[in-house]
Amino acid sequence: MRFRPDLGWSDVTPRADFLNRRQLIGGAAALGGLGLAAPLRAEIQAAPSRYSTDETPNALEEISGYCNFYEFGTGKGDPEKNAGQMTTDPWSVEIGGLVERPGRYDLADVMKGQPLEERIYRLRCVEAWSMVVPWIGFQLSGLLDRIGVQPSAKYVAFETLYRPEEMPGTRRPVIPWPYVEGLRLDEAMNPLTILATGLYGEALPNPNGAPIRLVVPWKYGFKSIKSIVRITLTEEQPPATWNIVNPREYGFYSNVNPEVDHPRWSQASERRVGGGFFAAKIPTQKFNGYGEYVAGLYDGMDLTKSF
Ligand SMILES: Nc1nc2c(c(=O)[nH]1)N[C@H]1C(S)=C(S)[C@@H](COP(=O)(O)O)O[C@H]1N2
Ligand SMILES: [Mo]
Repeated sequence: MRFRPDLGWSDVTPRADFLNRRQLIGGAAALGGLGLAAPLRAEIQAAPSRYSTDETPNALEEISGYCNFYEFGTGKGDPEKNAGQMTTDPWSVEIGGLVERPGRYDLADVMKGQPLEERIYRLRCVEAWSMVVPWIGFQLSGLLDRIGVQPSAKYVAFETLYRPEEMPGTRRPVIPWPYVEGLRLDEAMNPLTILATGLYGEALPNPNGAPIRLVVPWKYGFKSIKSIVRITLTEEQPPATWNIVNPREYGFYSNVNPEVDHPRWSQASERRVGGGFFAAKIPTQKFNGYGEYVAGLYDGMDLTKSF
């Protein structure tokens, strides 16, 4: 499939048709790629979701070719060039801290019993570009419920794989390694928050954070941490990479907010990747357009201070 900037898939494929085809493809390809057992195959018949946008998804070439994944370099094309070196099978996630059933869970076990859905979400990078991405994944809340969250837990901490021999970008201290992120527990439990394991009905490509990454669509993209190897429930607010690097520019919350500019640029509008050089910028929406589901999480907070 070659990317044609003048043609979106919706121009050439009726939506229902497209979804059906992808559900079929997803059943075979995604799970083949992940090497998962037969009982799991039924579950990637990923249903469309009421949380999905009907905006035109970006082409796969754009989604995997224009990336931030500093472990593989700081250029937008570096992850596509270099992330193929990352071994994603076998993969396990260490789940611990304030949980009932801590342990090292292999990927199939992390996914076990979690209903996979397609979620077509806007993704708004703090750098003022955006995309629309048809993720396949499951709600983080489902996993946390299964692992059992202790009553004293207030936050969820995440950590990315750190393997310098496979991640050329980590051989220099561009940012502190490993990449870490965190959410408040109620943000983590929100139905919009997913762990993605697929894209366009197939296994997640390495540049996008294979085999499992967080997607929090109402926050700037850097909160959506890739290639997760550790999830820890904590009582204290956990460290978050960009917040450590520059707390004045990157808050812990980092909710998309056109009313709070980055110190070095406006956040009022954004460039949709693939729109072409002359495309008009589109207005950025508060909470990236997901306010009806998440604004209540921040009742009583001053979002210009807790940014
Ligand atoms: N481990 C890790 N996760 C990461 C990043 C990174 O450099 N390392 N970049 C973040 C940023 S800035 C963005 S915008 C999104 C991009 O996700 P995508 O490439 O799948 O669109 O990933 C986020 N997750
Ligand atoms: Mo980003």
